[in-house]
Amino acid sequence: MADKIGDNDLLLVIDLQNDFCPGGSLAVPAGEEIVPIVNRLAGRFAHVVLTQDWHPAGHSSFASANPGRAPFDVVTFPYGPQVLWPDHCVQETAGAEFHADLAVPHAELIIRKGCRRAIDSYSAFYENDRSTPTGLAGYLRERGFTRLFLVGLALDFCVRYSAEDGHRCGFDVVVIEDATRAIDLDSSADAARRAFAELGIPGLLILVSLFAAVALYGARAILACRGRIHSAAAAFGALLVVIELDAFKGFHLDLDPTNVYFWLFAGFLFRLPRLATEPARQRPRTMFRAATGNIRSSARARPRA
Ligand code: VGL
Ligand code: ZN
Repeated sequence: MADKIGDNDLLLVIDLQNDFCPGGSLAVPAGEEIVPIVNRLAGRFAHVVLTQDWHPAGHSSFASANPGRAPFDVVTFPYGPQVLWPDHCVQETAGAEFHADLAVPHAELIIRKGCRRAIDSYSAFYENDRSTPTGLAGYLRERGFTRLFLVGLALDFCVRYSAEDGHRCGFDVVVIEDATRAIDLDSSADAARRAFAELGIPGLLILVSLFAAVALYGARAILACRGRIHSAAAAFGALLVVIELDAFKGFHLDLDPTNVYFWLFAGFLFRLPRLATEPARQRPRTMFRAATGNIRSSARARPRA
């Protein structure tokens, strides 16, 4: 899991379209926030595929096509339960276009789904009848991709079912959770995370990992220049920062060994006793010197106090 992104890896960007962003007809809260994250991630991948929800006008999944029904009602279709949605991503409308800031010129394929009037399609692989394929699995296999990183909208519908189907089709699937946002109907976001956990699909939190790393190194700088009581306070503070970030925008602290920041935490806790008991002579007196201490002390070879 820690391997570098390579030629067998693919970034699958799910439905990053105007109608799923604020101002759109089926806006996912804060959906547009992931656009710059997805752009940066895409730069790391040689291979990117986009999906596009692409419904004919009057699609059967629209509440407007089901007299007497309202958006978000759940009804029974021949293939099972179906949520009814506001009209969205109608072919050739502005709402169906990709977000204007999405910049992935090297995407090699756009897969359109939900094109059949009678069947909705959340997954990038199979329509909601679970048997009509989009052809994506065949494309990915023929191209030799083995590991798929999923981002996009919405975590609890199209990302979730794409991840599950990708896993069932035999691909290694990773969901980069902080490059997704959820609609969250009746705790569907939690249900998605549970489904990922059951299938062993890692939900990476790249930004949280980054923040945790910053908190860790900040704490190290403080720990290196104060006494033990201060050290304990700083460590506690760093922990609070991470827990706070965890609550921030729905990031969740899932202390699971498949999560990068589990290992960051483990490393932090492992180092804590040593940091707290480091002898005073190794501690620069100020935060500034803590940050630059290594360079200075190696340059001047300061005598031990
Ligand atoms: C989606 C509901 C209806 C999605 C698409 O992209 O998550 N959700 N159509
Ligand atoms: Zn749709």
